[in-house]
Order: sequence, then structure tokens, then C-alpha cells
Amino acid sequence: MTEVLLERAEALQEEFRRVFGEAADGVWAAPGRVNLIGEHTDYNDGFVLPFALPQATLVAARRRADGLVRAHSLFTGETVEFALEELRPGGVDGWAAYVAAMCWSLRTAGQAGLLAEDVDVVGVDLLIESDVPHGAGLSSSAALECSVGLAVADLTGAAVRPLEMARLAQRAENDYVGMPCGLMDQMISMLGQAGHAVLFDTRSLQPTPVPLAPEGDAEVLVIDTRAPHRLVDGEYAARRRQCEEAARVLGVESLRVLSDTEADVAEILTPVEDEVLRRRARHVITENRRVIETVDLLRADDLAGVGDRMRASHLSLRDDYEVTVEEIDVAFEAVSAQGVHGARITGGGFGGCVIALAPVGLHERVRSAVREAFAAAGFTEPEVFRAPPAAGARRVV
Ligand code: GAF
Repeated sequence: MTEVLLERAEALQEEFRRVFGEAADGVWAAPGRVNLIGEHTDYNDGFVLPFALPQATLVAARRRADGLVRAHSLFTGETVEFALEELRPGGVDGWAAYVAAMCWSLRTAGQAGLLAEDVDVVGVDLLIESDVPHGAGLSSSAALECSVGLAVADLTGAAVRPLEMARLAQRAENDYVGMPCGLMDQMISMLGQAGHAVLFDTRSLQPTPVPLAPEGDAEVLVIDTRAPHRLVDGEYAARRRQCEEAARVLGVESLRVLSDTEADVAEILTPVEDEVLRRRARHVITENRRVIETVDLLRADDLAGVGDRMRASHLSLRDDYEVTVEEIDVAFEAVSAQGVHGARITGGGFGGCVIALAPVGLHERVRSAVREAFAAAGFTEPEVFRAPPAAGARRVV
């Protein structure tokens, strides 16, 4: 448990008393994430290799017995109230949709076959604060879902395992909020480990922690381009449909099946006549292979090799999957010229962040290079910060 998180939790408890007039029962936290490699593979049964960030969403909560949820966000200053009995998918919107979605998902978890029985959520007051950058592709939504889910489950006395909570959060997002995401973000928010990335096989649901630069000679830098997300939901859903269509044409259950072979990608894709579908599928198949190669290279401490895979991933996401935007490509080129091992876009795309795997000591150089490139292009000033892999969701106090 970090000092900083404890201090934040204590401050949040005080604030809770001010907002709700009573003491909180506890404080729970769940982190945002970056993905080292394995993008747009999670909804294709594939591999991902994310890690949890030190940035987290904190929720102070108090159980109530009258079937009401009251949630106050320190980010927007708003309080939203709803009755649990009246929860229907899509019924609450904005940031509170994720709160409502988690309560709904827990209350119907047994019906959905995700837990042995539905969780009897009886009511809760929630106070929420977060330092996960919002709308930056760093999974602020998963951090909110998982922190709220943990708080509500704990206060109800329900034993929910981390991976079960991740699946409940994914269902909340898919079926309540309407975003057809995969499982990566919720998985890593629940299962993150300090000092490690987590290789996750989204078909077997098997997580494998992989130490990240244990020699202390390298670190991950995050460049938040602050480019507004554009068309994100529609384009994401479209990519997902294209992958399903490509798998259908190829006669496989998912594109993952094709990543497991040694076969030549061009040959595999010969039956796909549509050029766009072919490029989408090529990205997914080659990306899955890059994830597995990256894990082997990390274990061999071959950071230059990891960097090569990151670069190849970026180019594939730019040219085949078409999810980058100008700010992202400018940041990628600027950072790649600073002596880093490698760089790539991270997250779903259409804005968001670039990450770099860099020898320790390059932080300032990367920051000024990217800022200069952005100033020259007339873009908003980007943020650059270090990202040491952190622990997953937990109760803080
Ligand atoms: C978003 C989604 F939420 C994830 O499930 C994943 O598909 C990612 O985009 C792309 O890799 O973060």
C-alpha cells in the first residue's frame, strides 16, 4: 500500500463526512492502466500485456439499507441518486452510468451466470475521486467500475474473486453502458501487480505476471497527447464487427485461432477478398504473435527486441487497423527519435496516449522533444509522466 494512497483515502474519508454527514465504512481503490502490447486483440480471444498504473480511482462508501444509491463525484461536483429496484440498462448516463452499471451487474450476476447467485446490494453512499486522466485511453472507466464494484461487494458481504469482478465490470460496460469492450482493462485493474505486466490469454482467462525491467535499467514513459477522443465508440464497434466478419470468411471461431499457427499471414488471408477486412485481420494475427514474442524477449531482458515489437505494433495500428490520429503519430515519431527502445500507441486509439520503453534518465529529453514537436504542429501541450507498474484494485482502509 503506498503512502500516497493512504493519505488520499484519509482525505476522502473526511470529505465523505462533510458531504454525507456520517463516517464512511471504508475506502476502496482501483487503478488505470497502460497496455505494453496486444491492442484490439482482447475481443478476438487473443493475448494482451497491460500493467496497472499508480493513478487510481478511490471510492469512500457507506452501506445504507433503503435501496438507494447516492454517488457524489469530486471531479464534477455532482451528486446522482437512484433506486436499485428501478435500475435498467442505459437508465443513468454520464459518469454515474458506470456506478449504476456496476450495481446492476452485481444484482444480476447470478442470472448472467457470472456468480453462483445475484448479489443482494441493498443501498450505498459513494464518494468518488480519481487521478486517472479522464478520456485519455488510460481506462478511467474500468478504474471507476472496479473501485465501485469492490466497495459495493464488500459492503454487501459478497465474496467476489478478482477475475469475477473484472467480468462483472466488462458486462456492466457492454450491457449497461453499451460499449462493446473486451476484458483487458477490467482484468488489469483487478489483477495488476507492482513491478509486473500481466500476460492475459482472453480465451483461457489465464493471467501470467511478467516482470517489467527488473534490473531497474528501463522504464515506461506515458505521453498523454490530450487529443480529444474522436468517433471512439462507433469506430471501436466497427472494428469489432470487421474482425468477426473476417473470422467468418475464414471459417474460424475467432482470429486468435489463426495466430496460434506458424503459417504465413498473407497465405492465411488469401480467402479474404475485402481489402479492409484483410488489413484488420492481419493486424490482429500479427499483434497476437508480437505479444508472445514480447513476453519471451522481456524474460530474456532483450529490451531492444521488445522495442522493435512495440514499433511494429504501432505501425500496424496506424496502417492496418487505422486507429491512430495525427497527434498520436507526431508523438510516436518525436519520441522514437530520442534513443528509446521503442514506442507505440496504447489503448483503443482515436486520441489518447503513446508509451515509450526507455532507458532510465530519458524522461526530460522525451518531454521536451514531444512538447517541441507539438508546439510546431500547433497541438495542445502534451503531458509526459513515468509509469511504474502498480498493484491492482484493493481495499485501502
Ligand atoms: C479499449 C477496450 F476497452 C479494451 O477492451 C481493448 O479492446 C482496447 O481498447 C484495445 O486494445 O481500451
